[in-house]
Amino acid sequence: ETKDSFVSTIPKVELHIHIEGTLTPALKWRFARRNNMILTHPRTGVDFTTLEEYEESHDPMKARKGERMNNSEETLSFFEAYYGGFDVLRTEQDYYELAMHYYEHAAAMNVRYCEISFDPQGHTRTGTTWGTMMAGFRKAQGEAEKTLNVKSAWIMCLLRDLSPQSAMEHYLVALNYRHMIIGIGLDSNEDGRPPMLLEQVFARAREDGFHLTAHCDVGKTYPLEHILQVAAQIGHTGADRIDHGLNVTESPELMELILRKGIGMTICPWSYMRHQPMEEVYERIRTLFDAGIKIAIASDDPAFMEDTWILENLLVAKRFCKFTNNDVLRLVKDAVDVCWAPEQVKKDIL
Ligand code: ES4
Ligand code: ZN
Repeated sequence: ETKDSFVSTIPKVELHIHIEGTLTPALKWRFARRNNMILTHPRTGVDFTTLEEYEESHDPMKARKGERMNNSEETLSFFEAYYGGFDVLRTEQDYYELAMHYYEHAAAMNVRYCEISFDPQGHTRTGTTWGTMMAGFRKAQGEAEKTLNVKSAWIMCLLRDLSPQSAMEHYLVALNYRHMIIGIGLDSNEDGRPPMLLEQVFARAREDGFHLTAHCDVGKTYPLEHILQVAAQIGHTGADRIDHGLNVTESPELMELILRKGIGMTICPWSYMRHQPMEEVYERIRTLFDAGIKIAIASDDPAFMEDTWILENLLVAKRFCKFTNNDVLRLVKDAVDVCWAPEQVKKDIL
């Protein structure tokens, strides 16, 4: 599976990656030490004394499979593990190293352009300022473009489980970073949180010229109404892209709408395999592809999914959807099509 030189060498764009989802236990351990912090288990309050111990708690899947943590109270949910990690990010240098760590992986996989999501509300609530966070990201972004040949832009994601007021407050600060931020996204826990709850911000962002995207159906199946809101309603007329949303295959009408509007879908196979039968996942990806919908294969949260990056996601999609090299080429072209880079940048990718 790793010896597929076509998939390895083809130039790529990555449109769905959470920078916080690249925070590996080893990185967290390094930042924690540097910031004189002791890492403790969020449930039990017990201090971690070794990196190995910490690694085991970090990956909820790994923990569940392991015998020691099996079904125990100590097993963290994805969101507990994910947001728990934000704490160790304190300085501009931390944000810079976090982003460089991703850019280096991206360069090694021949990613030439990426749109990287970040969750500012998760950082301001741990006491980090926008200035610290964005200075680190900015420095890494410039360096990646210059020395690694990876261009990029940022997607500011709103946490849908926080208030519309918090979303608007953060949006207004994001306006100071328009030179970096290309789009507004929506992520975090979808339980009881339809996208239209944040319509005021999406409408404003659309008027201000940002691109829009939103997560649907992560981890479980939510009402198709959420996808309809993303495709047709948020930001007045609907978003440019949908992140995930695999259960759209249950509605021919919605699929038709997405196809007709040219809405791109970012699809991250490794994110679904833990929640859904494999065959169902690949059948659905194939259905979208065969319908002509533009899908961009991406990685979501590599550090929380057994270290699977865009390359591994493309490889597993190719294998189980039985994509040919030509199909993979179409996947990459479609991803370029639905990315938000300037036309000249798009032209130079393939
Ligand atoms: C996320 Cl809903 C969701 N799924 C995966 N990763 C995430 N990061 C923030 N929200
Ligand atoms: Zn995501």
